[in-house]
Amino acid sequence: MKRWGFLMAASLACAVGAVALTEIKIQNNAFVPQYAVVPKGEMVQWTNLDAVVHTSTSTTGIWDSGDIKPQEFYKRKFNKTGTYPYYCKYHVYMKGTVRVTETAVAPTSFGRVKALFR
Ligand SMILES: [Cu+2]
Repeated sequence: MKRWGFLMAASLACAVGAVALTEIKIQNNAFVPQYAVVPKGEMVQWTNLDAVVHTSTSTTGIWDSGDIKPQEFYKRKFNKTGTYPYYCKYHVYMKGTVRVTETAVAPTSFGRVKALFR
């Protein structure tokens, strides 16, 4: 139910021209989805659903969220296409990838939905 609520919110954001947002959950010491595809210019939000602190830290030093406490989130906008691997500083086996694509129109919403349900 919560997922659908989010999807609806994302669609509404699109309709009014606001920046869309893709959520990556941090759950059971894993990033969900582990591989997220987002269109250029979109916001990605990592939400920590665990009871311990995690981070979203770029493998190549582009960003570091710092501590994301339980029930808190970190978000950043991806303005350039590319493939961005990241991990959690406290649990180095926690790895994820954000892939940023060129298209910002119709096909990307499909990609976004796919990424969410992966
Ligand atoms: Cu962690």
